[in-house]
Amino acid sequence: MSKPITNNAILGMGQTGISLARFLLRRGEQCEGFDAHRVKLPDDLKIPLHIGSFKTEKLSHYDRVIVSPGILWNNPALVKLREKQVPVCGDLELFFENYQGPTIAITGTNGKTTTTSLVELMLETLPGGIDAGGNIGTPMLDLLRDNHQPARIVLELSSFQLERSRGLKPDWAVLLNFQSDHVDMHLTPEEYLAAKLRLFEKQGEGDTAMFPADATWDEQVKSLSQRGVRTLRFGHCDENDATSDMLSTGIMQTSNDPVLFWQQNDQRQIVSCGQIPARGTHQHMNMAVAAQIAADYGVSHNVIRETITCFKGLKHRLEHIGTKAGHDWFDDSKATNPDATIAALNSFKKAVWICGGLRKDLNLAPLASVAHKHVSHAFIIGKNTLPYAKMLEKAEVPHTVAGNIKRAVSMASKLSGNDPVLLSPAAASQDQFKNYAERGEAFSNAIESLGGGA
Ligand code: UMA
Repeated sequence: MSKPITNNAILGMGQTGISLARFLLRRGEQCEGFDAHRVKLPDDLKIPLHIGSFKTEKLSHYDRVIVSPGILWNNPALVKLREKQVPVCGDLELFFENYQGPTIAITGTNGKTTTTSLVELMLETLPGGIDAGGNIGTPMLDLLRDNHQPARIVLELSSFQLERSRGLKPDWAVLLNFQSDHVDMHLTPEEYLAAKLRLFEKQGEGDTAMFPADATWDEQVKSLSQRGVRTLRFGHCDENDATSDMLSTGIMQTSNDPVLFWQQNDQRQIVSCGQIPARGTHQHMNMAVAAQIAADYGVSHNVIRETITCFKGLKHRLEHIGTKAGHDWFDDSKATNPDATIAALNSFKKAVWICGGLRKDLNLAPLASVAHKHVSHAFIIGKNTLPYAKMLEKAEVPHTVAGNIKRAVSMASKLSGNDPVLLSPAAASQDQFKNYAERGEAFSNAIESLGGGA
């Protein structure tokens, strides 16, 4: 029998670490916090705090080491601890040890937060409602406060949360998309894929797994079906396309408008995409996935339809800021990789595009043909503008190096014509901002400070 865990080391005392400490103390376990930086704990949280780099020798004295998602799983101290068979995990592991109710889990490179929010909106109409947590912002163990056992939970899961947990077994799990060139700084492409697929590893009879329709996932789907997992696919199709039958949900091109569809009560439910206020096929696809989840959990099709036709999208995700200086302005600051930006550009006939920032190692080449088709002029921001300028040159798109967002907005406002202006950087923000939200706010403030009315 394994030894009972009484003394835990918590690595990283941000949101996850604080939530973990409170959870463990409530259960009567001891814990100590570790952080590389001089952090301040909330006044009511009285635990020993160790500041500095993580040392295997010191950490190996604890029964269990629980690691925040932002800390490299391949940190040398953590690798050594695992070699020494010290239990090392993340908060997701503790979540599944302590919650046995219905759990919906959502992962993917893009669209996780929007899909999770939509599921929450739709399922909160059910008796007992739903609680949402994980990468979306509320640490998942906070959902189990005061021995509360929620009626059902939806979790947004990042690959960092997935890679450090073994025991997860969601009832309903979806992989929205997977872009291997968006390998986060922590992970190799192989580790990134393995982390995402961990979501389905323990699923069995009675559980549901949903994957995109493309053939990449066929083997995975086959092996899950063989284990008794109900497998569903989603994607784009044409009304006359025979393969549309294999899709439970998605976007269908008809002779008129495209429609969003899902399966409910043995019928195909549809909403015309023209009725959906949120912009962009990628957002409509997130809605389709959420609709299928809601239908499976018994939400009425009227509620699903109403949510889809009222939801305007989340902040910094193709958000319409307003009309100023003769242009409509759109904030898509959350688009930190080329795939997210391609989806945004495709939702405009022509747009003025503000791009650039911290590129990491992203491959910008796929942006060129989309930019060629949809961009009338581009303004580049960020500390290293060269890779974006090279891509735009190749795409034969007129462009100007603006350097910062204020200048980009001012220059864009003076362009003739009335093409909408889209901030969709295809880059992280940390070269000039704290995060994507701060970049989006700076964009709105710059628009606000432009002279002239709407
Ligand atoms: N720290 C170290 N050593 C390190 C790195 C960090 O000691 O090498 C310390 C920092 O000093 C800090 C603490 O760890 O005190 C921060 O921990 P963390 O980075 O894991 O952040 P949390 O505050 O715990 O927030 C995390 C998620 N952050 C990350 O995955 C980076 C939040 O996702 C999530 O909402 C929260 O848990 C609750 O579940 C944010 C995010 O940016 C939104 N996620 C990434 C994304 O969406 O792209 C994956």
